[in-house]
Amino acid sequence: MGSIKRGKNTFPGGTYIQELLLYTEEKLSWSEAQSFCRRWHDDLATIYNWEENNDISNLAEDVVSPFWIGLYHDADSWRWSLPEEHFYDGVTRQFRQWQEIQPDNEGPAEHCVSMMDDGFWWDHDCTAVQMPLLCFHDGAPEQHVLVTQRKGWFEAQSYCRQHYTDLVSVRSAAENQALRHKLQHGHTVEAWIGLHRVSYRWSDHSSSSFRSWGKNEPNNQPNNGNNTQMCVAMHHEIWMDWSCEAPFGFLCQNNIVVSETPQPPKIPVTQKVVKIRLRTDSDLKDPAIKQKLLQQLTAVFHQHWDLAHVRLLWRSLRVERESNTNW
Ligand SMILES: [Ca+2]
Ligand SMILES: [Ca+2]
Repeated sequence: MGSIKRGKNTFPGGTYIQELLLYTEEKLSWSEAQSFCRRWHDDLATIYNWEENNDISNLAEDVVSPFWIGLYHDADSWRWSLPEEHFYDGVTRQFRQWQEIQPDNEGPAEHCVSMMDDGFWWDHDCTAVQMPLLCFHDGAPEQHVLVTQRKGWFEAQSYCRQHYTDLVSVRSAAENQALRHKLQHGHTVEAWIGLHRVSYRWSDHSSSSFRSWGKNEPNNQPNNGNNTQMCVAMHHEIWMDWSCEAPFGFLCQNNIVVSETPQPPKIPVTQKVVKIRLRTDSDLKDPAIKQKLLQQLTAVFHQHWDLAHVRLLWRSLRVERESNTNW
């Protein structure tokens, strides 16, 4: 086993030094290696840059076979471009309408999804493939917008976010059907929808985007005819995707905290909604009058009850919009 210590990294709570430990005697599958590293250290290693990659390559100079690092392909990481939770109230993020044998990641970087005019979905390469797009326009009478200009998926996403709300999320069979009709009426065979995936992730959930793929990697080529390649191993300075079951050495990491940023003490905050009925000839919809009333009420809290930390805000009661009632 060899190990190296890396320079200081910062994280929201302070600064740490990353220590990397290379195990070459034991041969484990990727998930066994992950369990081992999590048991005895922090996790399988994340690699952040070329310098670090070179240091590891030097450390492993005499190692003849590849060894596991923390990167893996998360086949189940499909997500919608439109993130806000409230758009999925009463519907679902999980609705799928894949064409038979899709997604097949044939490319093998098919991380973006289209709908064909038969309503079924395909995974495609996000940049190599260009096609029309379906945008979502929140609040518009017609929420689905078909844009017939051909674009790559990321370009399509930017376009929809700039001109409308986002690429469309398909949240039910009914919505899928409506979008299918939209394509048919627009004489469009296929268009991007908002589903895509991140594909590669680090075991420790780090967001490092550094990659050192070998030529033609990742290629998802089954090396023994049965498994797809979902895990990443390093050999000299290059990375390759491999069947996760392959028995390899592995690189663990310890994150040694060297200083912690002191956190300001937290003051507990509670919120209460209080309903009050006001009888007045003044127009309570007038912001100036509302502001003045608020000041007077606040003064009462502060002077009479010694509650100087209390902050008051109006919340309008919509159902009684017609009356002069506020609460
Ligand atoms: Ca495909
Ligand atoms: Ca490969």
